[in-house]
Amino acid sequence: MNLTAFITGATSGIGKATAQLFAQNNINLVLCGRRAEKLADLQKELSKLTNVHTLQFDVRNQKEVQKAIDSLPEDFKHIDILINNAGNAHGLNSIQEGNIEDWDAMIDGNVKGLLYVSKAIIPQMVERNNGFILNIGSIAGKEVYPNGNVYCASKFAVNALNKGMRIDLNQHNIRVCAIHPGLVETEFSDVRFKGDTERAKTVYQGYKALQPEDIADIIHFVVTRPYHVNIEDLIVYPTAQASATILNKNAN
Ligand code: NDP
Ligand code: 8X3
Repeated sequence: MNLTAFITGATSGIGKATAQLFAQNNINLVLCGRRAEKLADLQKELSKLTNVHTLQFDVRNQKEVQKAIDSLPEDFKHIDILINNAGNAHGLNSIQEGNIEDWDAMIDGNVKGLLYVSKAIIPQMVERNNGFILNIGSIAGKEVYPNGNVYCASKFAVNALNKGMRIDLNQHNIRVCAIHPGLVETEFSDVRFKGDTERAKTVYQGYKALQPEDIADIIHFVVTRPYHVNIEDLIVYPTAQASATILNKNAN
């Protein structure tokens, strides 16, 4: 029987590339995001390769999350792999100049949203003594950088939750893993800089950033190891990056 993966934040970037790679490998897909049009395009594209169901919801809304997951048709209810990927940074300000709405968006989306989705899916994994939860953290969850404050805090929380899940779900034979990327060229900076695409572009100029396909490739590798193997925590940088703050833009 083919595996089924539930991917949050599938409409763009890392989540979308993961959905595309999983589809090529005959993994059934439940794809989630807020942008209905993007979900419809993905469904059209990937249904040629595998079974696809889409769910439109905002991870920050617990009721919407539960309702969407409860609505899954019988063929998609059995989730083998949960990829907790939805998330974004909003703003890049000092703590004293931070914007409350941005803080709420990051804490509610990156932390509480991940919890709401996990809460709705973990019980079936516990019941079966089988399942894989892969959390997308960030180098921002390992190191704090200037003006990263609340985004970093949200990703430190993901790092802690990843560890907590692994400890608590150990007795249920569930694999839990986090991947912590450095700079990946996605819509991430467009969102962080609120649609200032010129500023967003500069984040990825002067070096070769990671591409979403690089992360998808690693995710696929991690989830396809034999069941007794759990790659529990993985940091991945572009070669030009050495830490959250050290980036060589003059390598070539
Ligand atoms: P993108 O902006 O390209 O993708 C973000 C995805 O998350 C979109 O599909 C978006 O869908 C979804 N999303 C965001 N907020 C919500 C919400 N409230 N409810 C539902 N879905 C939501 O960025 P990335 O692909 O780069 O980001 C994916 C993950 O990777 C994030 O957790 C990010 O923090 C992490 N990451 C990114 C890095 C980078 O440099 N790009 C590095 C390290 C980690 P929609 O708008 O349709 O809802
Ligand atoms: C995204 C990478 O360095 O912009 O999590 O925080 S960074």
